[in-house]
Parts: sequence; C-alpha cells; structure tokens
Amino acid sequence: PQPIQLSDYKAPDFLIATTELDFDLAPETTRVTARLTITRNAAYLGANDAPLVLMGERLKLLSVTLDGQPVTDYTLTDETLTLASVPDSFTLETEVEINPLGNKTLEGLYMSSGRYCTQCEAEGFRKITYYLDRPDGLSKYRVRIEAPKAGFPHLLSNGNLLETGDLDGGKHYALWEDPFFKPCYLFALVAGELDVLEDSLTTMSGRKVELKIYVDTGMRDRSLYAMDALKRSMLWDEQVYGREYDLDLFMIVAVRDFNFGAMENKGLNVFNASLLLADPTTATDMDYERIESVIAHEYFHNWSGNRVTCRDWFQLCLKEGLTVFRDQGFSADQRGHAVARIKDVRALRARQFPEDSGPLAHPVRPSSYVKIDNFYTATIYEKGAEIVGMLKTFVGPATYRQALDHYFATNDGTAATLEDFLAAFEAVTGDDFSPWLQWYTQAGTPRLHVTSAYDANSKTLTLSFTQATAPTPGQPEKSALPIPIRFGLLTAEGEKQMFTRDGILAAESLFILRDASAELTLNDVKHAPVLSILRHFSAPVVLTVEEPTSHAFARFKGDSDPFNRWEAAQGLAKAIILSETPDEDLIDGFAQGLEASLLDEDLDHAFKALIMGLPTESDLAQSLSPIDPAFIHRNRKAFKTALSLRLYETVHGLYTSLTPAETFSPDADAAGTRALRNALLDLMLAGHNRGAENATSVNLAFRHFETASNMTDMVGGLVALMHVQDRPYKDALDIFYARFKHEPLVIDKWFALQAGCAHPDTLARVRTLSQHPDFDAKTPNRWRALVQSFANNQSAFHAPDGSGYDFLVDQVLEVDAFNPMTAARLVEPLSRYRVYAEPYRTNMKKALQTITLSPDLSKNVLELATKALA
Ligand code: BAL
Ligand code: ZN
Repeated sequence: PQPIQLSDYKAPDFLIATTELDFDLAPETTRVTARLTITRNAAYLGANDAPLVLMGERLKLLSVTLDGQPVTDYTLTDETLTLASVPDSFTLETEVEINPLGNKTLEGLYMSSGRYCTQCEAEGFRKITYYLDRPDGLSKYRVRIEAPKAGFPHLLSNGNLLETGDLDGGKHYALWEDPFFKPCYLFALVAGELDVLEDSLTTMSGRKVELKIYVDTGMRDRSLYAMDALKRSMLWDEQVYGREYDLDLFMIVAVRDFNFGAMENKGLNVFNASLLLADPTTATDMDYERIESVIAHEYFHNWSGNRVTCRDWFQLCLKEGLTVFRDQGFSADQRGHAVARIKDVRALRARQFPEDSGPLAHPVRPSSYVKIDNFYTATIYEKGAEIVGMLKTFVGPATYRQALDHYFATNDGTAATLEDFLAAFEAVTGDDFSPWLQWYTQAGTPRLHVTSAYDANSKTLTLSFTQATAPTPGQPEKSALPIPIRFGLLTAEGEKQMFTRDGILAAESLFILRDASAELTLNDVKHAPVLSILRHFSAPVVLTVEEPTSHAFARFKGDSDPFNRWEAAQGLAKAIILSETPDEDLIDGFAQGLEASLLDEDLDHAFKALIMGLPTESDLAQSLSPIDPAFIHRNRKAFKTALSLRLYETVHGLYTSLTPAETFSPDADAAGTRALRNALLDLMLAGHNRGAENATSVNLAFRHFETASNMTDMVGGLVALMHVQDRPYKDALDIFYARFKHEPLVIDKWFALQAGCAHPDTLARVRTLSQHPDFDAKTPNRWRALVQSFANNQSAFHAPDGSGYDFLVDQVLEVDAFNPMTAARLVEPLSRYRVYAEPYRTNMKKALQTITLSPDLSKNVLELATKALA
C-alpha cells in the first residue's frame, strides 16, 4: 500500500458546512441518509474544478441525489464515491445500508451487547456514510435516530437533544443538534437499553451542565467514582487552564467492546467499560487511578482536541500529547506529584523508550503512514506529553498558562498544526521556538552524558553535558535538541548542598542544553558534591553520569528530589541484577538503603511501595545488549530473593503494622497504604523457599487473599502466591473464578494474571485458557487480557524454542481477519528482534516473516510487520 505523506498535505477541495444524518437502526440493515451542504473550498475557487471524492467503506449505496435530482453518473470503488462534475455549491444526499451486527472491526457503527455504538477516530466515519473523512473538514451536525422503543429506549448523539417522539410500529426517534463545528471523527451515536447516573455541575460562568453516565443495566453504582472524577476534572480544567465546558449536557457511555480505552466524541464520550466501572470488590486501586485519569483525559479533549482539532493526522500529537500532559497534571494534583511523576516515567520507559529505539521508531509528528491507526503510540501520546512538559519547564508555569490561553484563543474552532502550538509560545515570549519543533520531527531518545570536575581549592564545580541520538529508520543524522536539565547537589552523606550559579545562590537550578555539548560552572560548592541531575525527570532522555557507586547510594539515602531518590534505587538495582556475578556488598548496601527508606517516617506509603518496585524485566532489557530474557529473569529473581531474605524481619514487621482500613476509600492515601502492604507481602513471598518461615508466609499470603475486602488486596494476594505456585496459588485462582465468573471485567483480570505469571508452565496454561469457554477473541478486552499480558511477560513469551512467538502469531492472524486495529497492536512485541540474543533473534524474525507471508493481511498488520523486518 502507498504511504500517505505529510508533505502532500493539501486543504480539502470541498467544505461541508452542514451535515444532516438520519439513522434508521436495524441490526443488519441500518439505513443512513446523509444530507450534506457542500461548497468548493474558496481557496481553490476559479482555479480548481476537482471532482468530489467522498470516502466510504463497507457501504451499500442505495441512492444519490444532487440538489434533489437523482445522480447515476458516479464512480464507486471499495473506498470512494466520485462525482466527476459538480457545481461550486450544492446539496448532496446519499442513502446507504450498513450492517452494525456484522461489523467486528469495532470501527464505524457496530453492536456491543445488543447496543449500537460508534467509534469514528481515526477513519471510522467512512464506514457509516460517504464523507470527506479527514480531520480538517469541520461541519455542523444534526442527527435523527429512529429505532424500536423496545430494546432501544435511549437514542444518543452529540450536542443538544432537540426533540423526541413516538412513531408507528413501536418505534421512536430522537433529534440531536451539535452547535459546534466538528470533524467527523468526533461524531458519535449510541442506542440501547442502559442505566443512567445523573448529576449536574455549575460552571465558572454560572451555567448548569447536566452530567449523565450510561452503563449496563444494574451497574449504576459502579459509575459513581467516574462521575466524581468527571466533576473534579471539570473544576480542575477551569481552575488550572481556565477552560469551561461549552454544552448544557455532557454524556458518557460505557461499552464492553471497544478498540480504544475511551473516545472524546463531542458531548458524548464513549468508554471501554474497563475504564469506567469501579467498586471496591471488583476494581483495583490501579483501575480507580486509570479511570480518574482517562475520565479527565477525554473531558480535557473538549478543548485540546475538539474546540481546537488537528489539521491532519500527522498532527495527532497536537491533541494527544497535550491532553496526556493535561491529564498527568490533573492526576499529579489529585495523587501527589512525585508518585505521579515516577509512574508516568515508568510507563514512558516501559512503552516509549523501546519503541523509540526499534524499527518502529517514528517522530512524535511522523512524516508518513499507511494506516494512521498504527500511530496511536506511546511516542505520540507519552513522548508528546513530555515535550509539552519540557516547554512548561522552559518557560515557567505562568508563561505556560499564557501561551495555552493564547493557543486556545487564536485556534478555537479550527484544525491546527504543531507550528500553531509553538507559535503561541512565540507570541507570548517573543522568542524563537523553532528548535523545539525538532522534538516533534526527530525520532529516537537522546542520550545525555554528564561528567564533572570539582576543584576543592576554588570550590568550583564544572559540569560537562553532551547529547547524542542514535540513528532511527529514515533518519540517519540527528540534530542536537534543547534539553531542560533540572539539577541540584548533595553532599557525600546525601544532604542538600547549596551552590552559586551566575552569582545567585541556589539549591536547585535549570540548565538548557542547546548544543551537542556544553559546560556549566558552579561556585561556592563547599563539599565534594554528589550530582542530582535531571530532577523530576525534566527531559525524556537516557541519562548517564560518570560517578562512583557511592554517589547513587547518597541519592538513594537522601535526595530531596523524590524522583531522583527513586531513580537512584532503580539504577543500583539495575547494576546489581545485570552483573554477571552477584556483588554481595552492593546487595547489602541496597538492602540497607531500602530498609532505611521503608522505616523513614517522612516518606509516604505510595512512595515506599514504588521504591520497593524493582526495575521490570523489560526495563532491564533496555540496558543489556544483546538481550537475554532468561538471564534477566534469573538474576532479577535471585536479587529479589536475596532482598527478601535480608529484610524479612523488617518487611514482616511493617506488613503486620499496616492493618487494612475498616471501610474502603479509593483516595490516594488509602491506595498508597494498600500498595505498600501488597508490595511488602510480595517481597516476603519472594524468599518463601527459605525453609522455616516458608509455611508462615505462604499462609499469610493465602489469608491476605482470602480475607481481602477489596479487589486490590485480592490481586495482591494472588500475585504474592505466584511465587509459590502449586496448591495455594491454584486454589486461589479457583476461588477467584468461582466468585467472579459473572463479572466480565474481573474475569479479564483472572486471564491476565495467569498470562502474566513468570512460570515455565505459563505458555501451556495460556494455550489452555485460549480454549476456555469464557475466552472470546472478538472482545478486545478479553483478548488483550490473555494475549497482550502473555506477550508482555518477558520470561514466558521469550521461550528459547520460539513457542511463545508462535502462539502470538496465531492469535494476531486470527484477530486480524476481523479487527485489524486491535491485531496490529500486538506486532510490536516481535519487532525488536535485532537486539535479542540467539536463539530469540532468529525465532522472532521467523515469526514476523510468518506474519508477512500470510494471505489477506490487513494494511495495519502488514505495515508494522514490514517495517519491523525492513
Ligand atoms: N482519541 C482517541 C482516544 C484518546 O486518546 O482519547
Ligand atoms: Zn486522547
């Protein structure tokens, strides 16, 4: 397939001022009538007699009229409807028939659990009707929905409800109008039997907004937390960004079958039920946290995405990177900045760094694509958010707010570009922001290297910074990027140390590295310093510092920047795990450092839980060349066992001192305590083979599981019992299944936990689970629970004989036949074969080749597998 190039962008030949859609819903024969008022784009008037080319896929065209006259002189392909000669201004009416029940792509209009729902981003609208399906085609929508009353009491679309009424034959209708111009990817329709949770909020200008969350019958109470998060998000966006909601009604619908996590359709967000429904017995704290952040994310899109949308899909990060940054800011304010930052960076490293160093590396603003669905990536979302964060760090919070106000004011109601975003920073500062554009156009993670020289006589410290970015596909040469480096100094004991920079006394400072290398001199540095570089992870780079190990221990002990304190522990753990032979002194030192942190009364529970978390196997893989997953797994496990043995008393004591709260609260403090308690249990069990205490700790874990009054602790117990396997683990899994077999979201967890278990039998178990009556590859949540969890399970997936890869290939090909968007997401785990040791490398490559040689591959899977092999 021919890639689409950013350099070929051309404004549309035609504009659609108004879009009227009539839906006559029927599961296999829905009729969609579209009345479009179309004008030739003024930019081309007189100079252009281009044909009208509308996009459409899987549509049965029934009729076309132009200004009321039937048209037969058109050309139809699988993807387009072309009218060769049209006037400059006209009304076009088309009627098509579609089959929502048969639509398993989950794009366009489809049915989920007997309900109609839509997903149009990025290019799903063309599966509903013939249209100019591109984000810069803004139009005003009026939508009439007709359906049987029985089974479909709720008929929802974007905007305001104008009218409802009964029709003959037991049918009824609803008429919706959205007063805001929008691109078709923000169109939504939902129809079906739903429970609704209603609330309201008065906005900053005193307008009352009705809030409605629609869920499966009987699930209303499980949407209370989402409603609470929605109200907090709306107030936060007013207070922090000055953004007010603009319609009188805001609706959210939860559905079980969904390709994305959620979707920001104007006034009618559609959510994957897994990111909306929660109560203590079925949702973990991580679920609550994600619900809060995704509710915020989709709501924030109303300004960053909907009011200001993207000119073309290359600018996807304009809305996604910015909105992720906004939701991260919200979560940090709700749950603590340090803990939130650590979690965000952990996710960035787990998903974006590997992508940025492999064959699928692409700039945050790509320059070409075959299927835009393949670019809803960690690079566009998470690295995109990091760029906004760096801009904020660079200009400071007050100027950042001015720039964002300017951006929203000057681009409201338009489809904008990243240049427009940076222009807002230029407008409020008067500075040139073109160097920052390179963060959007250049792929790859920069490496930042720091050395230092301290002169004890003059008390001066010279810091030397160098940056380099390795080549990525299509970009052999890399430029230096502006890198904001927040830093401070400590003493050898981990105490804060002041310094003078340019005559100003400081405890912390910000340096912007603009070139390939630079030096910075600090004065009045009284003691030989320990560097604390890249505080709060001020730039998405890989940092290396030339320093003795004792310096990392000093930061681990006392860095006042919690991120760098956590980072020091991670770095030390990494060095220990990846060394060929265990260094007992280092392990002792680490155990003492960890013990001191656990006993430190000034640290909160959530932070302690994080600092106990060893680097994941995939994180460790990024520091090993070539990657040997078995080596990593073995050494990590050995280190964890060693820590467990050394710290048993402390860990056990602390665990026992943390009694579970009588009543459940999902707030950050309570969640932090549960996280710590579960992390302590996990560490205790990691050393369960020690003998004497074995039975005690296994019993403890089983009791923890059995007596848990919430899902977080149940899962915590199960995870700890994974160290034991055998009876207690299997019994716990059976109890779990029996208790929750009628709760699909919980049974997803049951599948995911087993697929994520680092045990030699896992592949066999996963194969058996793929035949389980509850397994259904057509439900993305269930499929991902089993298959994605397995592919992320480094030790089980990377079986030396390639059997894990074979399983993945079979699954990807099976799902690709009906849901290419979801299938393609799981090509990535095979893509970085070149950096693996043998026999993994050869087997991963073979698996990719098997994919590319399969007949009838989707463009989605073909694009990624081909790029991976290129
Ligand atoms: N726009 C697709 C889903 C999301 O990022 O909100
Ligand atoms: Zn988004």
